Amino acid sequence: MAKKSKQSKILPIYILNGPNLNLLGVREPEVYGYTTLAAIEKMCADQAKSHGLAIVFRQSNREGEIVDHLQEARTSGCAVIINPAGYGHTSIAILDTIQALKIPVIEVHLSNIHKREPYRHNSYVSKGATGIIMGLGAQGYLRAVDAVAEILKVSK
Ligand code: CA2
Repeated sequence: MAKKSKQSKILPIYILNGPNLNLLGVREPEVYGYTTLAAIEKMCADQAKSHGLAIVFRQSNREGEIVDHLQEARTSGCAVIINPAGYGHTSIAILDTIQALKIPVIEVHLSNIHKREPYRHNSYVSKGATGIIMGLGAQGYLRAVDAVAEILKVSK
């Protein structure tokens, strides 16, 4: 069952995005596609709504700020969807925060990191994630919203 606030409202899914994802669709579209982060936010909001859920959508280029957003999700969210971007490969601080959460965490990558450079093959975030979706581009975020709805058994 989805986590609720004191007013018995279902808490939102926190969708967190790491460094440089604000450049999606604007720079290097040949690598990450033409869909902007604003478009992904709208798609996620619509998908969540179809499941009776709401989202909080954030992007940060700063590791500590992502930690702050994860801590906020700990008390104010029903689940986390996170594309940690480059920090997935480096940040034990983000992993520590994820491991302190008691809500589902879905890690999303637009690309299949295992088909890319060896330094992208390890993700610390994966070690704390409930599930991982990668290689599906922007669609991966929508499948992550579906997964959260299924895990929390929110009815359509
Ligand atoms: O595939 C993914 O979603 C990644 O998390 C994207 C990260 C990369 O470091 C990870 O290995 C895999 C990079 C996000 C940067 O996005 C940009 C978008 C447009 C222009 C430049 C960077």
